[in-house]
Amino acid sequence: MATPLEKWVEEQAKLTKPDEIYWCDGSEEEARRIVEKGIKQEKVGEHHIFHELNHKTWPNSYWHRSHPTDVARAEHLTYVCYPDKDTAGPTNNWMDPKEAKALLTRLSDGCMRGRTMYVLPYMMGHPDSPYAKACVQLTDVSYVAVSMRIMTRVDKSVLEKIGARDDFVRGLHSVGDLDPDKRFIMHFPDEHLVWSIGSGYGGNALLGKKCFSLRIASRLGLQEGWLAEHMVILGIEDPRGNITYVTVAMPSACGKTNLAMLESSLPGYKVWTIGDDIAWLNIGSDGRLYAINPETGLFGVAPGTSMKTNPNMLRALKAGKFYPTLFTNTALDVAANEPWWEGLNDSNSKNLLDWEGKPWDKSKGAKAAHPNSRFTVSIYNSPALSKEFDNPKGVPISAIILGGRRTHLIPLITEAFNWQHGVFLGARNSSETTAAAVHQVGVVRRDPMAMLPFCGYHMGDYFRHWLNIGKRLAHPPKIFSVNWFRVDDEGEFIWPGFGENIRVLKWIVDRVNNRVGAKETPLGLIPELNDLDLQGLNIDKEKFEKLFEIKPSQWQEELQEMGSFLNQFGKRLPLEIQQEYKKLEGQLK
Ligand code: SAT
Ligand code: MN
Repeated sequence: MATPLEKWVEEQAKLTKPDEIYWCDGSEEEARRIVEKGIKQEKVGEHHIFHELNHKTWPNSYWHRSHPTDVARAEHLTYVCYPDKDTAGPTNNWMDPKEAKALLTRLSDGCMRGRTMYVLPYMMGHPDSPYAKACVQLTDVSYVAVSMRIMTRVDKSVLEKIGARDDFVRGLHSVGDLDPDKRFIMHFPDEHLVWSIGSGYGGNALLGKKCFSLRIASRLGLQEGWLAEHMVILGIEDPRGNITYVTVAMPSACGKTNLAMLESSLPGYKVWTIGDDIAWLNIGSDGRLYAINPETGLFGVAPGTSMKTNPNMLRALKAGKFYPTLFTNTALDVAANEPWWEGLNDSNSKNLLDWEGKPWDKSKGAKAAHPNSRFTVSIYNSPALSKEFDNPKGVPISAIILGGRRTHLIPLITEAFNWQHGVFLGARNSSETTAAAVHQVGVVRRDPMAMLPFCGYHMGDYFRHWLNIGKRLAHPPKIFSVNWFRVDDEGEFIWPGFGENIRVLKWIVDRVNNRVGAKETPLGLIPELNDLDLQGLNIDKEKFEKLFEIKPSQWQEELQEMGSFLNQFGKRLPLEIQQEYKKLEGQLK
Protein backbone atom coordinates (compact mmCIF):
# COMPACT_ATOMS: atom_id res chain seq x y z
CA MET A 1 0.00 0.00 0.00
CA ALA A 2 1.24 3.45 -0.84
CA THR A 3 2.15 5.71 2.11
CA PRO A 4 0.53 9.15 2.47
CA LEU A 5 3.80 10.66 1.19
CA GLU A 6 3.92 8.43 -1.89
CA LYS A 7 0.28 9.14 -2.58
CA TRP A 8 0.81 12.88 -2.24
CA VAL A 9 3.80 12.87 -4.61
CA GLU A 10 1.84 10.82 -7.12
CA GLU A 11 -1.12 13.22 -7.02
CA GLN A 12 1.12 16.26 -7.51
CA ALA A 13 2.86 14.53 -10.43
CA LYS A 14 -0.49 13.76 -12.00
CA LEU A 15 -1.31 17.47 -11.87
CA THR A 16 2.06 18.96 -12.83
CA LYS A 17 3.09 16.24 -15.34
CA PRO A 18 6.90 16.19 -15.06
CA ASP A 19 8.85 14.04 -17.52
CA GLU A 20 10.58 12.39 -14.64
CA ILE A 21 10.33 12.11 -10.84
CA TYR A 22 13.58 11.97 -8.91
CA TRP A 23 13.77 11.23 -5.16
CA CYS A 24 16.80 13.01 -3.67
CA ASP A 25 19.04 11.33 -1.09
CA GLY A 26 20.88 14.53 -0.10
CA SER A 27 24.38 13.24 -0.94
CA GLU A 28 27.19 15.40 -2.28
CA GLU A 29 27.56 13.16 -5.29
CA GLU A 30 23.91 13.74 -6.14
CA ALA A 31 24.28 17.52 -5.71
CA ARG A 32 27.22 17.47 -8.14
CA ARG A 33 25.09 15.68 -10.72
CA ILE A 34 22.23 18.17 -10.30
CA VAL A 35 24.59 21.15 -10.64
CA GLU A 36 26.10 19.55 -13.75
CA LYS A 37 22.63 19.38 -15.26
CA GLY A 38 22.09 23.06 -14.43
CA ILE A 39 25.36 23.93 -16.18
CA LYS A 40 24.76 21.94 -19.35
CA GLN A 41 21.06 21.41 -19.93
CA GLU A 42 18.61 23.30 -17.81
CA LYS A 43 17.89 26.97 -18.56
CA VAL A 44 16.23 30.12 -17.18
CA GLY A 45 14.96 31.74 -20.37
CA GLU A 46 18.01 31.83 -22.67
CA HIS A 47 20.81 31.13 -20.23
CA HIS A 48 21.87 28.05 -18.27
CA ILE A 49 20.98 27.77 -14.59
CA PHE A 50 24.58 27.57 -13.35
CA HIS A 51 27.95 28.84 -14.42
CA GLU A 52 31.00 27.26 -12.78
CA LEU A 53 33.25 29.87 -11.15
CA ASN A 54 37.01 29.78 -10.62
CA HIS A 55 37.40 26.94 -8.11
CA LYS A 56 40.98 27.90 -7.24
CA THR A 57 39.85 31.19 -5.69
CA TRP A 58 36.18 30.35 -4.95
CA PRO A 59 36.11 26.59 -4.27
CA ASN A 60 32.91 24.75 -5.21
CA SER A 61 31.20 27.99 -6.26
CA TYR A 62 28.65 28.60 -9.01
CA TRP A 63 27.01 31.69 -10.44
CA HIS A 64 23.26 31.78 -10.98
CA ARG A 65 21.14 34.44 -12.65
CA SER A 66 17.42 34.48 -11.99
CA HIS A 67 14.80 35.78 -14.36
CA PRO A 68 15.09 39.62 -14.32
CA THR A 69 11.50 39.98 -13.05
CA ASP A 70 12.20 37.54 -10.24
CA VAL A 71 14.80 39.00 -7.90
CA ALA A 72 13.16 39.37 -4.46
CA ARG A 73 10.36 38.15 -2.25
CA ALA A 74 6.99 39.03 -3.78
CA GLU A 75 5.00 40.07 -0.71
CA HIS A 76 2.04 41.30 -2.77
CA LEU A 77 1.69 37.80 -4.27
CA THR A 78 2.09 36.01 -0.93
CA TYR A 79 -1.12 34.78 0.74
CA VAL A 80 -2.16 32.93 3.86
CA CYS A 81 -5.29 30.89 3.35
CA TYR A 82 -7.70 30.15 6.19
CA PRO A 83 -11.43 29.56 5.90
CA ASP A 84 -12.03 32.94 7.57
CA LYS A 85 -10.18 36.14 6.73
CA ASP A 86 -10.02 37.28 10.34
CA THR A 87 -7.53 34.55 11.26
CA ALA A 88 -5.08 35.99 8.70
CA GLY A 89 -5.53 39.49 10.11
CA PRO A 90 -5.20 42.87 8.42
CA THR A 91 -1.48 42.59 7.58
CA ASN A 92 -1.63 39.43 5.42
CA ASN A 93 -3.05 38.89 1.95
CA TRP A 94 -5.84 36.38 2.33
CA MET A 95 -7.65 34.01 0.04
CA ASP A 96 -10.23 31.35 0.79
CA PRO A 97 -8.42 27.96 0.69
CA LYS A 98 -10.89 26.46 -1.82
CA GLU A 99 -10.59 29.41 -4.14
CA ALA A 100 -6.79 29.49 -3.76
CA LYS A 101 -6.50 25.80 -4.57
CA ALA A 102 -8.75 26.12 -7.61
CA LEU A 103 -6.57 28.94 -8.91
CA LEU A 104 -3.31 27.10 -8.22
CA THR A 105 -4.64 23.87 -9.70
CA ARG A 106 -5.40 25.71 -12.92
CA LEU A 107 -1.94 27.32 -13.01
CA SER A 108 -0.17 24.07 -12.09
CA ASP A 109 -1.79 21.82 -14.69
CA GLY A 110 1.15 20.50 -16.71
CA CYS A 111 3.55 23.13 -15.30
CA MET A 112 6.43 20.62 -14.97
CA ARG A 113 6.12 19.26 -18.50
CA GLY A 114 9.58 18.71 -19.99
CA ARG A 115 11.18 19.00 -16.55
CA THR A 116 12.26 16.81 -13.65
CA MET A 117 10.32 16.84 -10.40
CA TYR A 118 12.80 16.66 -7.54
CA VAL A 119 11.42 15.17 -4.32
CA LEU A 120 13.39 16.66 -1.42
CA PRO A 121 12.96 15.07 2.02
CA TYR A 122 14.40 17.47 4.61
CA MET A 123 14.46 18.37 8.29
CA MET A 124 14.08 21.82 9.73
CA GLY A 125 16.12 21.50 12.92
CA HIS A 126 18.52 18.77 14.00
CA PRO A 127 16.91 15.34 13.47
CA ASP A 128 17.38 14.52 17.18
CA SER A 129 15.75 17.75 18.32
CA PRO A 130 12.29 17.51 19.88
CA TYR A 131 11.57 20.80 18.11
CA ALA A 132 12.57 19.64 14.59
CA LYS A 133 10.02 19.11 11.81
CA ALA A 134 10.10 16.60 8.94
CA CYS A 135 9.24 18.10 5.56
CA VAL A 136 9.11 17.32 1.86
CA GLN A 137 9.42 19.84 -0.96
CA LEU A 138 8.76 19.13 -4.61
CA THR A 139 10.45 21.42 -7.12
CA ASP A 140 11.20 21.49 -10.83
CA VAL A 141 14.45 23.49 -10.73
CA SER A 142 17.98 22.30 -10.02
CA TYR A 143 18.83 25.67 -8.42
CA VAL A 144 16.14 25.19 -5.79
CA ALA A 145 17.06 21.53 -5.25
CA VAL A 146 20.72 22.30 -4.47
CA SER A 147 19.87 25.50 -2.55
CA MET A 148 17.65 23.42 -0.28
CA ARG A 149 20.58 21.04 0.31
CA ILE A 150 22.61 24.02 1.60
CA MET A 151 19.83 25.67 3.60
CA THR A 152 18.24 22.57 5.20
CA ARG A 153 19.11 19.02 6.16
CA VAL A 154 18.10 17.16 3.00
CA ASP A 155 18.57 13.47 3.71
CA LYS A 156 16.96 10.21 2.71
CA SER A 157 16.69 9.22 6.38
CA VAL A 158 13.85 11.76 6.64
CA LEU A 159 11.76 9.36 4.53
CA GLU A 160 12.07 6.74 7.28
CA LYS A 161 11.17 9.34 9.86
CA ILE A 162 8.01 10.19 7.95
CA GLY A 163 7.21 6.53 7.21
CA ALA A 164 3.44 6.08 7.13
CA ARG A 165 2.70 9.38 8.88
CA ASP A 166 0.83 12.07 7.08
CA ASP A 167 1.68 15.04 9.32
CA PHE A 168 4.84 15.95 7.38
CA VAL A 169 5.15 19.50 6.06
CA ARG A 170 4.37 19.72 2.35
CA GLY A 171 5.80 22.16 -0.18
CA LEU A 172 4.93 22.17 -3.86
CA HIS A 173 7.06 24.45 -5.99
CA SER A 174 7.28 25.10 -9.71
CA VAL A 175 8.76 28.00 -11.63
CA GLY A 176 5.97 27.57 -14.17
CA ASP A 177 6.76 29.94 -17.03
CA LEU A 178 8.07 32.65 -14.63
CA ASP A 179 5.21 34.90 -15.66
CA PRO A 180 4.77 37.53 -12.87
CA ASP A 181 1.01 37.50 -13.56
CA LYS A 182 0.88 33.83 -12.71
CA ARG A 183 3.11 34.05 -9.64
CA PHE A 184 1.71 33.11 -6.22
CA ILE A 185 3.13 31.99 -2.92
CA MET A 186 0.24 30.46 -1.01
CA HIS A 187 0.20 29.11 2.53
CA PHE A 188 -2.33 26.69 3.99
CA PRO A 189 -1.27 26.66 7.64
CA ASP A 190 -4.03 24.28 8.76
CA GLU A 191 -2.71 21.67 6.32
CA HIS A 192 1.02 22.41 6.82
CA LEU A 193 1.13 23.09 3.09
CA VAL A 194 2.95 25.71 0.97
CA TRP A 195 2.19 25.95 -2.74
CA SER A 196 4.36 28.29 -4.77
CA ILE A 197 4.37 28.88 -8.50
CA GLY A 198 6.04 31.27 -10.91
CA SER A 199 9.17 32.30 -8.97
CA GLY A 200 12.55 30.65 -8.51
CA TYR A 201 13.84 33.23 -6.06
CA GLY A 202 14.94 32.76 -2.42
CA GLY A 203 12.09 33.16 -0.01
CA ASN A 204 9.50 32.55 -2.76
CA ALA A 205 10.96 29.19 -3.74
CA LEU A 206 12.98 27.69 -0.86
CA LEU A 207 9.82 26.71 0.96
CA GLY A 208 11.54 25.53 4.15
CA LYS A 209 12.68 29.08 4.81
CA LYS A 210 10.23 31.98 5.26
CA CYS A 211 7.19 30.01 4.05
CA PHE A 212 7.38 27.10 6.43
CA SER A 213 9.83 28.11 9.17
CA LEU A 214 8.13 31.45 9.76
CA ARG A 215 4.63 31.78 8.27
CA ILE A 216 3.40 28.26 8.96
CA ALA A 217 5.64 27.62 11.97
CA SER A 218 4.47 30.83 13.66
CA ARG A 219 0.93 29.43 13.47
CA LEU A 220 2.11 26.06 14.83
CA GLY A 221 3.91 27.96 17.59
CA LEU A 222 0.68 29.70 18.58
CA GLN A 223 -1.11 26.36 18.77
CA GLU A 224 1.72 24.49 20.52
CA GLY A 225 3.09 27.21 22.82
CA TRP A 226 6.33 28.35 21.19
CA LEU A 227 7.63 31.14 18.92
CA ALA A 228 8.95 31.07 15.33
CA GLU A 229 10.88 34.30 14.85
CA HIS A 230 12.85 36.26 12.23
CA MET A 231 15.96 36.31 14.39
CA VAL A 232 19.70 35.85 14.43
CA ILE A 233 21.03 33.59 17.19
CA LEU A 234 24.51 34.18 18.52
CA GLY A 235 26.77 33.48 21.46
CA ILE A 236 28.90 36.31 22.90
CA GLU A 237 32.02 35.09 24.65
CA ASP A 238 33.47 37.54 27.18
CA PRO A 239 37.08 37.74 28.42
CA ARG A 240 36.16 35.43 31.32
CA GLY A 241 35.23 32.75 28.77
CA ASN A 242 31.52 32.88 29.61
CA ILE A 243 29.14 32.72 26.67
CA THR A 244 25.86 34.66 26.72
CA TYR A 245 23.32 33.66 24.05
CA VAL A 246 21.07 36.28 22.48
CA THR A 247 18.65 36.53 19.56
CA VAL A 248 18.25 39.56 17.31
CA ALA A 249 15.19 40.37 15.19
CA MET A 250 15.70 42.70 12.23
CA PRO A 251 14.00 43.10 8.86
CA SER A 252 15.62 41.65 5.74
CA ALA A 253 18.81 43.39 4.55
CA CYS A 254 19.46 45.32 7.81
CA GLY A 255 22.70 43.49 8.59
CA LYS A 256 21.52 40.35 10.39
CA THR A 257 24.08 38.19 8.63
CA ASN A 258 26.91 40.62 9.44
CA LEU A 259 25.83 40.65 13.07
CA ALA A 260 25.57 36.86 13.24
CA MET A 261 29.17 36.56 12.03
CA LEU A 262 30.58 39.67 13.66
CA GLU A 263 34.33 39.83 14.22
CA SER A 264 34.76 41.66 17.49
CA SER A 265 36.82 44.83 17.67
CA LEU A 266 37.07 44.51 21.47
CA PRO A 267 39.88 42.36 22.78
CA GLY A 268 38.73 39.26 24.63
CA TYR A 269 35.27 39.22 23.05
CA LYS A 270 34.21 36.72 20.41
CA VAL A 271 30.93 36.07 18.63
CA TRP A 272 29.84 32.49 17.86
CA THR A 273 27.27 32.02 15.10
CA ILE A 274 24.21 29.83 15.49
CA GLY A 275 21.86 31.38 12.96
CA ASP A 276 21.46 34.45 10.76
CA ASP A 277 17.75 34.50 9.93
CA ILE A 278 15.34 32.24 11.80
CA ALA A 279 14.99 31.18 15.44
CA TRP A 280 12.53 28.72 16.93
CA LEU A 281 12.08 29.53 20.61
CA ASN A 282 10.80 26.99 23.10
CA ILE A 283 10.32 27.08 26.86
CA GLY A 284 12.70 24.66 28.56
CA SER A 285 11.90 22.63 31.68
CA ASP A 286 14.06 25.08 33.66
CA GLY A 287 11.77 28.00 32.73
CA ARG A 288 14.27 29.56 30.34
CA LEU A 289 13.79 30.29 26.66
CA TYR A 290 15.79 28.00 24.32
CA ALA A 291 16.58 28.79 20.69
CA ILE A 292 17.36 26.53 17.76
CA ASN A 293 18.17 27.56 14.22
CA PRO A 294 16.08 25.30 12.00
CA GLU A 295 18.29 26.06 8.97
CA THR A 296 21.81 24.97 7.99
CA GLY A 297 22.73 27.67 5.51
CA LEU A 298 23.28 31.39 5.12
CA PHE A 299 21.35 33.21 2.39
CA GLY A 300 22.87 36.65 2.72
CA VAL A 301 22.93 39.91 0.78
CA ALA A 302 26.15 40.12 -1.24
CA PRO A 303 26.58 43.89 -1.89
CA GLY A 304 28.58 45.48 0.90
CA THR A 305 30.04 42.16 2.08
CA SER A 306 33.84 42.39 2.25
CA MET A 307 36.89 41.49 4.30
CA LYS A 308 36.31 44.79 6.08
CA THR A 309 32.60 44.48 6.85
CA ASN A 310 32.33 40.74 7.39
CA PRO A 311 35.61 38.84 7.21
CA ASN A 312 34.10 35.63 8.59
CA MET A 313 31.58 35.62 5.75
CA LEU A 314 34.30 35.94 3.13
CA ARG A 315 36.15 33.07 4.80
CA ALA A 316 32.98 30.97 4.73
CA LEU A 317 32.37 31.81 1.07
CA LYS A 318 35.89 30.70 0.19
CA ALA A 319 35.94 27.60 2.41
CA GLY A 320 34.36 25.25 -0.14
CA LYS A 321 33.98 22.53 2.53
CA PHE A 322 30.30 21.80 2.10
CA TYR A 323 29.18 21.52 -1.55
CA PRO A 324 28.19 23.85 -3.23
CA THR A 325 28.32 27.64 -2.66
CA LEU A 326 26.03 29.73 -4.87
CA PHE A 327 26.04 33.35 -6.00
CA THR A 328 22.75 34.67 -7.32
CA ASN A 329 22.44 37.87 -9.37
CA THR A 330 25.90 39.15 -8.48
CA ALA A 331 28.12 40.43 -11.28
CA LEU A 332 30.76 38.25 -12.96
CA ASP A 333 34.38 39.24 -13.49
CA VAL A 334 34.88 37.45 -16.79
CA ALA A 335 38.69 37.44 -16.91
CA ALA A 336 39.10 36.05 -13.40
CA ASN A 337 35.86 34.02 -13.65
CA GLU A 338 34.92 35.24 -10.19
CA PRO A 339 31.78 36.70 -8.63
CA TRP A 340 31.82 40.43 -7.95
CA TRP A 341 29.55 42.93 -6.22
CA GLU A 342 29.66 46.55 -5.11
CA GLY A 343 31.68 46.80 -1.92
CA LEU A 344 33.63 43.54 -2.34
CA ASN A 345 36.80 45.33 -3.45
CA ASP A 346 37.80 48.10 -5.85
CA SER A 347 37.68 45.99 -8.95
CA ASN A 348 39.59 47.52 -11.84
CA SER A 349 38.41 44.79 -14.11
CA LYS A 350 37.36 46.12 -17.50
CA ASN A 351 35.48 42.97 -18.23
CA LEU A 352 32.47 42.59 -15.97
CA LEU A 353 29.07 41.18 -16.75
CA ASP A 354 26.24 42.68 -14.71
CA TRP A 355 23.60 40.59 -12.94
CA GLU A 356 21.61 40.36 -16.16
CA GLY A 357 24.65 39.00 -17.99
CA LYS A 358 25.24 42.18 -20.00
CA PRO A 359 28.66 43.89 -20.30
CA TRP A 360 28.78 46.41 -17.46
CA ASP A 361 29.51 50.01 -18.19
CA LYS A 362 30.47 51.68 -14.92
CA SER A 363 30.08 55.17 -16.37
CA LYS A 364 26.35 54.61 -16.86
CA GLY A 365 25.86 54.55 -13.11
CA ALA A 366 23.86 51.31 -12.86
CA LYS A 367 24.91 48.71 -10.29
CA ALA A 368 26.74 45.66 -11.56
CA ALA A 369 25.28 43.36 -8.92
CA HIS A 370 21.57 43.48 -8.12
CA PRO A 371 21.07 45.23 -4.72
CA ASN A 372 19.36 42.04 -3.50
CA SER A 373 21.95 39.70 -4.99
CA ARG A 374 22.74 36.88 -2.60
CA PHE A 375 25.12 34.13 -1.67
CA THR A 376 23.99 30.74 -0.44
CA VAL A 377 26.54 28.93 1.68
CA SER A 378 26.50 26.20 4.28
CA ILE A 379 26.75 27.41 7.87
CA TYR A 380 29.22 24.54 8.43
CA ASN A 381 31.66 26.54 6.26
CA SER A 382 31.65 29.35 8.81
CA PRO A 383 34.85 29.66 10.86
CA ALA A 384 32.89 31.05 13.81
CA LEU A 385 30.22 28.36 14.01
CA SER A 386 29.17 27.76 17.61
CA LYS A 387 29.89 24.30 18.95
CA GLU A 388 26.29 24.34 20.18
CA PHE A 389 24.93 24.61 16.64
CA ASP A 390 23.87 20.96 16.49
CA ASN A 391 22.71 20.79 20.11
CA PRO A 392 19.18 19.36 19.78
CA LYS A 393 18.02 21.30 22.85
CA GLY A 394 19.20 24.64 21.52
CA VAL A 395 20.85 27.38 23.58
CA PRO A 396 19.39 29.30 26.56
CA ILE A 397 18.62 32.89 25.61
CA SER A 398 19.49 35.75 28.01
CA ALA A 399 18.51 38.68 25.80
CA ILE A 400 16.18 39.37 22.88
CA ILE A 401 17.23 42.32 20.72
CA LEU A 402 14.83 44.01 18.31
CA GLY A 403 15.91 46.43 15.65
CA GLY A 404 15.45 48.13 12.34
CA ARG A 405 16.92 50.71 10.04
CA ARG A 406 15.92 54.20 11.24
CA THR A 407 17.89 57.30 10.37
CA HIS A 408 16.13 59.31 13.09
CA LEU A 409 14.38 59.01 16.45
CA ILE A 410 15.34 55.52 17.60
CA PRO A 411 18.31 55.40 20.02
CA LEU A 412 21.37 53.21 19.48
CA ILE A 413 20.20 50.99 22.30
CA THR A 414 17.39 50.87 24.87
CA GLU A 415 16.49 48.20 27.36
CA ALA A 416 12.84 47.45 28.05
CA PHE A 417 11.61 48.01 31.62
CA ASN A 418 10.13 44.51 31.66
CA TRP A 419 8.73 41.80 29.35
CA GLN A 420 5.46 43.63 28.66
CA HIS A 421 7.30 46.83 27.75
CA GLY A 422 9.63 44.70 25.62
CA VAL A 423 6.70 43.28 23.67
CA PHE A 424 5.60 46.88 23.09
CA LEU A 425 9.10 47.78 21.82
CA GLY A 426 8.71 44.88 19.40
CA ALA A 427 5.19 45.89 18.41
CA ARG A 428 6.30 49.44 17.64
CA ASN A 429 9.38 48.30 15.71
CA SER A 430 9.83 49.93 12.31
CA SER A 431 12.35 50.12 9.53
CA GLU A 432 13.14 51.84 6.28
CA THR A 433 12.44 49.39 3.46
CA THR A 434 15.24 47.64 1.53
CA ALA A 435 15.63 45.74 -1.74
CA ALA A 436 14.90 42.36 -0.13
CA ALA A 437 11.27 42.60 -1.18
CA VAL A 438 9.58 44.10 -4.20
CA HIS A 439 8.51 47.61 -3.15
CA GLN A 440 9.73 51.19 -2.94
CA VAL A 441 13.06 51.28 -1.11
CA GLY A 442 13.67 53.65 1.81
CA VAL A 443 10.20 54.37 3.20
CA VAL A 444 9.49 53.81 6.88
CA ARG A 445 7.20 50.91 7.52
CA ARG A 446 6.09 49.47 10.83
CA ASP A 447 7.52 45.99 11.17
CA PRO A 448 6.65 44.41 14.54
CA MET A 449 9.38 42.03 15.67
CA ALA A 450 10.58 42.19 12.00
CA MET A 451 7.73 39.73 11.38
CA LEU A 452 5.30 41.85 9.34
CA PRO A 453 5.83 39.84 6.12
CA PHE A 454 6.24 36.54 7.97
CA CYS A 455 3.66 36.25 10.74
CA GLY A 456 1.21 33.66 9.41
CA TYR A 457 -1.82 34.85 11.40
CA HIS A 458 -3.50 37.88 13.00
CA MET A 459 -0.84 40.12 14.50
CA GLY A 460 -3.03 41.11 17.42
CA ASP A 461 -3.10 37.44 18.43
CA TYR A 462 0.65 37.32 17.87
CA PHE A 463 1.24 40.11 20.43
CA ARG A 464 -1.04 38.27 22.86
CA HIS A 465 0.98 35.08 22.29
CA TRP A 466 4.24 36.92 23.10
CA LEU A 467 2.71 38.28 26.31
CA ASN A 468 1.56 34.77 27.27
CA ILE A 469 4.98 33.25 26.61
CA GLY A 470 6.48 35.86 28.95
CA LYS A 471 4.12 34.78 31.73
CA ARG A 472 5.20 31.16 31.35
CA LEU A 473 8.93 31.95 31.60
CA ALA A 474 10.44 31.68 35.09
CA HIS A 475 13.55 33.44 33.75
CA PRO A 476 12.49 35.62 30.82
CA PRO A 477 15.26 37.11 28.69
CA LYS A 478 15.71 40.89 28.93
CA ILE A 479 14.43 42.68 25.84
CA PHE A 480 16.36 45.45 24.03
CA SER A 481 15.84 47.68 21.01
CA VAL A 482 18.80 48.69 18.80
CA ASN A 483 19.34 50.98 15.82
CA TRP A 484 22.76 51.21 14.11
CA PHE A 485 21.51 53.60 11.44
CA ARG A 486 20.95 56.99 13.08
CA VAL A 487 22.43 59.91 11.09
CA ASP A 488 23.70 63.35 12.09
CA ASP A 489 22.65 66.71 10.63
CA GLU A 490 24.90 66.07 7.61
CA GLY A 491 23.20 62.74 6.93
CA GLU A 492 26.26 60.69 7.99
CA PHE A 493 25.86 57.57 10.10
CA ILE A 494 26.88 58.42 13.68
CA TRP A 495 27.60 54.86 14.76
CA PRO A 496 30.36 52.96 12.89
CA GLY A 497 28.45 49.64 12.97
CA PHE A 498 29.78 46.25 11.81
CA GLY A 499 32.55 44.91 14.12
CA GLU A 500 32.03 47.87 16.48
CA ASN A 501 28.53 46.64 17.30
CA ILE A 502 30.24 44.35 19.80
CA ARG A 503 30.36 47.42 22.10
CA VAL A 504 26.57 47.42 22.23
CA LEU A 505 26.49 43.65 22.69
CA LYS A 506 28.98 44.02 25.56
CA TRP A 507 26.64 46.45 27.33
CA ILE A 508 23.80 43.97 26.88
CA VAL A 509 25.93 41.16 28.34
CA ASP A 510 26.85 43.43 31.26
CA ARG A 511 23.19 44.31 31.86
CA VAL A 512 22.14 40.67 31.73
CA ASN A 513 24.82 39.84 34.31
CA ASN A 514 23.97 42.87 36.51
CA ARG A 515 27.42 44.38 36.04
CA VAL A 516 26.30 47.91 35.05
CA GLY A 517 23.51 50.34 35.81
CA ALA A 518 21.35 52.25 33.35
CA LYS A 519 19.58 55.57 32.95
CA GLU A 520 15.80 55.81 32.70
CA THR A 521 14.20 57.61 29.73
CA PRO A 522 10.62 57.60 28.38
CA LEU A 523 11.72 55.08 25.74
CA GLY A 524 13.44 52.68 28.12
CA LEU A 525 16.79 52.26 29.90
CA ILE A 526 19.93 53.56 28.20
CA PRO A 527 23.65 53.29 29.03
CA GLU A 528 25.53 55.83 31.12
CA LEU A 529 28.26 57.48 29.06
CA ASN A 530 31.00 55.60 30.88
CA ASP A 531 29.38 52.18 30.63
CA LEU A 532 29.45 51.94 26.84
CA ASP A 533 33.01 51.09 25.85
CA LEU A 534 33.91 53.75 23.25
CA GLN A 535 37.68 53.47 23.49
CA GLY A 536 39.38 53.95 20.15
CA LEU A 537 36.23 55.30 18.50
CA ASN A 538 35.84 58.83 17.27
CA ILE A 539 32.75 59.44 19.41
CA ASP A 540 32.79 62.26 21.94
CA LYS A 541 30.16 63.12 24.55
CA GLU A 542 28.22 65.24 22.09
CA LYS A 543 28.01 62.50 19.48
CA PHE A 544 27.12 59.98 22.15
CA GLU A 545 24.23 62.14 23.22
CA LYS A 546 23.06 62.44 19.61
CA LEU A 547 22.80 58.65 19.45
CA PHE A 548 20.35 58.75 22.36
CA GLU A 549 18.63 62.06 21.79
CA ILE A 550 14.84 62.16 22.33
CA LYS A 551 13.11 65.21 20.93
CA PRO A 552 9.44 65.01 22.00
CA SER A 553 8.36 67.30 19.14
CA GLN A 554 9.81 64.88 16.55
CA TRP A 555 8.01 62.02 18.20
CA GLN A 556 4.46 63.32 17.64
CA GLU A 557 4.25 62.11 14.04
CA GLU A 558 5.86 58.81 14.98
CA LEU A 559 3.35 58.30 17.78
CA GLN A 560 0.49 59.02 15.43
CA GLU A 561 1.75 56.53 12.84
CA MET A 562 2.38 53.94 15.52
CA GLY A 563 -1.10 54.50 16.92
CA SER A 564 -2.89 54.09 13.62
CA PHE A 565 -0.83 51.02 12.79
CA LEU A 566 -1.74 49.39 16.11
CA ASN A 567 -5.39 50.45 15.84
CA GLN A 568 -5.92 48.28 12.78
CA PHE A 569 -5.74 45.23 15.06
CA GLY A 570 -8.94 46.38 16.72
CA LYS A 571 -10.27 44.29 19.57
CA ARG A 572 -7.46 41.82 19.12
CA LEU A 573 -4.80 44.35 20.15
CA PRO A 574 -3.95 43.37 23.74
CA LEU A 575 -4.89 45.90 26.40
CA GLU A 576 -1.30 45.73 27.70
CA ILE A 577 0.02 47.10 24.39
CA GLN A 578 -2.54 49.91 24.45
CA GLN A 579 -1.46 50.75 28.00
CA GLU A 580 2.21 50.89 27.02
CA TYR A 581 1.33 53.13 24.10
CA LYS A 582 -0.64 55.51 26.32
CA LYS A 583 2.21 55.62 28.82
CA LEU A 584 4.73 56.55 26.13
CA GLU A 585 2.38 59.11 24.61
CA GLY A 586 1.90 60.72 28.03
CA GLN A 587 5.64 60.92 28.68
CA LEU A 588 6.47 62.44 25.31
CA LYS A 589 3.83 65.20 25.55
O1 SAT B 1 14.23 35.86 0.16
S1 SAT B 1 14.47 35.49 1.57
O2 SAT B 1 13.23 35.63 2.33
O3 SAT B 1 14.91 34.12 1.65
C1 SAT B 1 15.64 36.51 2.26
C2 SAT B 1 15.05 37.67 2.95
O4 SAT B 1 14.32 38.46 2.34
O5 SAT B 1 15.31 37.83 4.14
MN1 MN C 1 15.34 37.22 6.57
